[in-house]
This record gives sequence, C-alpha cells and structure tokens, in this order.
Amino acid sequence: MDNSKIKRYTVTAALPYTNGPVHIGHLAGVYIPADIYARYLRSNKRDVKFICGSDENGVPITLKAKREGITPQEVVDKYHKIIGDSFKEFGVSFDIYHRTSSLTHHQTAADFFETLYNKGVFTEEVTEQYYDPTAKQFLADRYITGTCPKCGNENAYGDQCENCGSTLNATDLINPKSTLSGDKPILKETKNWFLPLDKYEDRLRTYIESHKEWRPNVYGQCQSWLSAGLQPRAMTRDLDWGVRVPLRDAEGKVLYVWFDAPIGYISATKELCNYAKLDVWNPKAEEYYISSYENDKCGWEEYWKSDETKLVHFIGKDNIVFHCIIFPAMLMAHGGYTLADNVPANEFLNLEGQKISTSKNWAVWLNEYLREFEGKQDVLRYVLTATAPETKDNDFTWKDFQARNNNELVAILGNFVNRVVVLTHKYFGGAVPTCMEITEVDQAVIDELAGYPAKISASIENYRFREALSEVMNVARLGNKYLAETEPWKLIKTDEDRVRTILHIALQIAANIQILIEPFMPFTAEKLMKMLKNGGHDWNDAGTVNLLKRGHDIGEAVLLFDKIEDAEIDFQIEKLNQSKASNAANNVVAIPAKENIQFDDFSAIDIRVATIVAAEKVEKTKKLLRLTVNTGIDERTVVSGIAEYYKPEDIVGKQVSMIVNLAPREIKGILSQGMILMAENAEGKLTFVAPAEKFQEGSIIR
Ligand code: B3M
Ligand code: ZN
Repeated sequence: MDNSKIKRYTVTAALPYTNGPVHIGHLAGVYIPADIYARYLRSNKRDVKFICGSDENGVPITLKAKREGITPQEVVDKYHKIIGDSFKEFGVSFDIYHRTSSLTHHQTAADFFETLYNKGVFTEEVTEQYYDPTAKQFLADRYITGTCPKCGNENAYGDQCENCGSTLNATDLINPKSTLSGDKPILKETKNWFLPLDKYEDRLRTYIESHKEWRPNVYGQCQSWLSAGLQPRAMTRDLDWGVRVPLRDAEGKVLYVWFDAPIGYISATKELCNYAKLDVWNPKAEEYYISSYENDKCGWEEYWKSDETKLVHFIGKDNIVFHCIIFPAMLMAHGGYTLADNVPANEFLNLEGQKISTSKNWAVWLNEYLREFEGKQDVLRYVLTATAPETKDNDFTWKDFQARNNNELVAILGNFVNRVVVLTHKYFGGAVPTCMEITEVDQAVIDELAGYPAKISASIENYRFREALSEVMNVARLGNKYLAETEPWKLIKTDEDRVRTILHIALQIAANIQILIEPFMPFTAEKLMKMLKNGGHDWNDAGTVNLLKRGHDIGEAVLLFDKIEDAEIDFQIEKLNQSKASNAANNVVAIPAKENIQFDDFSAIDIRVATIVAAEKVEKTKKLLRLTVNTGIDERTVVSGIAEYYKPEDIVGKQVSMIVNLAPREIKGILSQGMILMAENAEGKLTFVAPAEKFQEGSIIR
C-alpha cells in the first residue's frame, strides 16, 4: 500500500472467546503487539481506530454453559467483563471493546449475510447431520461423542479424538452418543448455506501474492491453503446460540461463528462511531430483529470502505485462514470493503517449555498476575515483547522474567533515570541545568540519539516489535554510557559548568525515553512524565535535546522498577508444579482398555514379589539400568528402562512386582530374565508397582 495515500488506520485485535479469562499467551500473541502499534500511530498523530471485543458465539460457549448449568448469555456476561477489565488493567488501549452478543452486531452480521444471500453468493446444500430426537436438536460436532475408529478411545468427539489427535467426521464415530440426552443420535437432512470459496480462489491468490511482504509464516500458510484448493464452506449451523440466519426457511439456524466474528470488527466500529447507542442484545426478548435500521453515515464506513484506510489484523497463527482467506472472500463477495494491508500473526508462546493449556491450568492468568505482581504490568509487557513469538514459537520462563526485570529494567533503564534525576536534585536543586559548551563526546551522543526515533519507527511500521523495543533500551544504554564516560559526580568538584551540560543532555535522553517507550510500556512512560514533568510531547518531538527547557523544575526521583526476588519466582514455579501434579492426579489416563482376554490368559502370567539387590547403569544408554533381583525363587538379572526416573543407588532394597515366566531376551548384550512392572502416568512418568508392605520374595501376585 502506498503509505503516502494513507489517511487513517483500522487496527483490529482478534476477538477473544468469552468462555474463560485471558492469559499471557493471548497478550504475547495478539494484544500487546496490537497495542504497541496503535499507541505508536497515535503518538505520530495518525487517525487510528483500535478495535476489539468479545467473541460471544460458537459452540465452546454453549458447552461451558451446559457444564455450569447456566445460560450462554450468563457465561458471556461474566467473561466479557473479566476479559475487558484485564485488558484495561494492562493498558491495552482499545478505542472500543465491543461484544458480538450486542444488537448492533447481530444486525450488522445478519445484514451482511442477507446482502450476500440476495446477491446469490451462497450455495444451498442439504447434508446429513446428527440429530438428537430426545433433545430435538441438531448436534454440533462437540455435542457428539463415540469410539474413535483409529485408536478405540471411547470419548472421542465428533470433530477430533483428543487421544490420538485424529481429525474426525462425526459419522466416523463408532457407537455415537449425544452429550445432550445421552441417546444415540439419528442422521437427519438439514440445509445450510455455503460460501463457495473455490469461486474466489483466483482473486484471493492475487490478493495474497500482492503481499509478499507479509510474515513468512502467514504468507506461507495462505499459499498452502490456496495450493491445496479451496472448498465451499458452510456459513450457517444448526445451533440455538448465535446470530440467527435472517431467512424464513432457516428456523433454528445461526451464522457460523467464523462468519459473524470478523464482522464483529465492523459492528464494533459502527458502535464506536455512535452508529446507534442500543441496549445490549437479550435473546430471551421476542423482538429479535428491528426490521430496519438506518445505514447512517457516522464515519464507520471511512474505516472499512476506503482505499485511504490501512487495515491491519493482529491475530494468533491459528486464526490465519479465517483472516486471510475466509473474511477477505466474504468482503470480496459483499463488495466495497477494504482488504487487510497486513496480518502480522504471532506464533505461540509456551510456558516453562510446555504448551499453555486452559484445561490443564497451565497458564499465567492475567488477573492472578496482577494480584501477585501489583503495579508490574509493564514488566510483563516488556518481557512478553522482548521474547515475543514473532517468527517462531517461544518460551516464557519465570527465571527469564526475573532476569530481564532485574538485569535490564532495573539495572539499565531504571538505574539511568534514577541517577540523572538524583544528581540533578543533588547539584542543581531539581532544575534543568543550562547547557554550556558542547564537546565532541556530547555531540556524538546527540547525533546518536537523533537517529533512534526513525530506527524504532521502521521496526514498528514493519511489525518487528522485539527489535523496536531493544532499540528503545539502547537509548537507555546510551545514557548510561554517557554518564560512565563523563563521570559528572567527579567533575562537580572541579568543573560545575561541565556537569551542567552533561546533566542537561542526560535529562533530554530521559525525556526521549519517555516518548519512545510509551507504546511498549505506557505505565512507565506515565511515571517518567510525572517525574520529569514532561507533558505534551509526542513521537515527532523525539530525537531532539531540547525537550526540557533550562530552569524547568523536575519532580523527585521515583524508582521505575524494583528487583524481583527469588522467593516470588519460586512461588510461581511451585504454583505451576502443583498444576502439573493435580493434572497428573486428576487426569484419567485416556488410554482405552485393551481388548478383553480370558481368565486363563491372565493366569498364565506368573507375577511375584521381588527385591532389587543390586543396580547399575547400562553403559552408553540413557534409559537402561541392569538390576539383580531376588525373586524368592532365584536371583536374576533384569534390564529395565527406568534410568531417567531412578538412580541405581536409590532403588537397592526396593520391593517390586516382577513377571518371572517371561521368556528371557537379550537387551544391549545382557540377557534379561523377566520384567519389572511399572505404572506410567499421563505425563509419561514411571513408578514401581510394589506391595503395600514388606512382603516375602516369591509371594504370588494374582
Ligand atoms: N475468537 C479467537 C480464537 O480463535 C477467535 C478470534 C475471532 S477474531 C474475529 O481464540
Ligand atoms: Zn483416537
């Protein structure tokens, strides 16, 4: 897009599902990068609308409601507030945080669908879907469980088996059951409306290929979708929660959540532009649709239907196809809409080496973080930006969090600002000193400082926020280096005028940091503004050394950051370990029982109580121990794959359960004469199966 033509920006952030709180993965993946970009634009006096809201439709919300015995509206009302509050507390500066259960959204989405329908865009297809005759309802995939045809897991869902990871069609399931009534569902015909994505394939390919500047992970995923060939996709569902399909013969059907959700960006913009201040939608009410509503010129259209508008979608990588293929196809079909100029999707953030998981409570929840690290929102914003998964998945660890706070924020940024302010008060009563004679050293610092705003702008405008933030930190490093080289605390005794110049320039560096850091760490910028009493400056003022006039009184020194102690980090790590432990304890091992055997099959196995009398590692292997075991019948050698869980010296004397009539076999050159029974949990951890009390070796286990 020709940047000279851009008059305004529409910046959207993915609408979080309102079936749970948000965690650091959401912040790192979507909301902090989006906020940095929007704040930067504002600081550059650009016209920007920063749009987000709760994604309140879809099956996950109805499942949550069913599980909690409440209505979907009650679920979304609860989490819309929790999520909205979290974003506010972290300084994510949306211009509006709307919601897709609102009437404005329902009308906007229904209107959009109707426009496509009236243009004959959709194809109508009758397909067979599972229907629960007891609940009198068609069943979405997640409402059907049954036996996985691939691995036998009896709790597979209609769309996926969580045990073996297979993607399934509901009709693949063996013995399908409805989760609503528990009864066997029947296949029943139903009509849905399909968006013929295949018909937009060429236009989409032209659109995508015109954006070779997109991040490789985004561009590549789009190309692979296109080269696989696009298929028609159903844009309606047989559900009772969501935006009702505005057609006479569509009773009991709603818009597919990924059809209405991106339209949520548009309805939020309408709401923001005072499209119509209407009450929050209440599905219990009878007056479902206001039959007509004015298509007013409130300005929202400039943000969605103008080639002078730059549209940027901030999302996580699992939303790429919806924002780069399906939503653009919808906009193309509708006509008149601007297509996204960029979709800087982040990869995923892991936590202590494992995927963040809501269901396993393996996450750092924002509301908990705020409680335990009060006032430290910017520390998390800093760490999540400095380690952002911009081009590949990355890992958040509490030790790294602590190190970056203590060694970067406290030691570099906080330390520089504190020294400058303290010295200004100590030597000049808190007034900005006059800049006397400029030396070569001073000029070099002034010249280097002048180059940072453009450098940081270039990184931000290209969505490289990690790089941009490290450049901001380099300004603080420049300040520290300047003080270390000039040592004003020594010069003050002999050359007061020199110290005036040094502190004058150092204070300007601090004032520049206040401007440059604001998009990343707004709370710190606020503290700096109060400390330097430096208001009214924006990005265009950065890079100069006359932000604070001589004689200007600055405020008292306030520490920008404080050290995070080991105990605070140990507490967080322990909390995660407890999650892991409770997951393991509660996690019913989803591995299904094997095929039934006859009693005789079992009784052929001879299992005895035995005692380990010696143990050693098997050379050149990671997993194997060589055990000498007293079986009560004889002493045997057994090779066992437990070296990653047990040290040889820790298990001598341990009683175990051992199969003694297993044919001997050679393992790594050692004849292993039997098998020690081990239990393995969901995390793959092994433990011995031993008698509850000391027992005679050779006792038979039956
Ligand atoms: N609700 C977020 C998700 O997939 C999804 C984004 C909608 S943006 C229009 O977690
Ligand atoms: Zn399976």
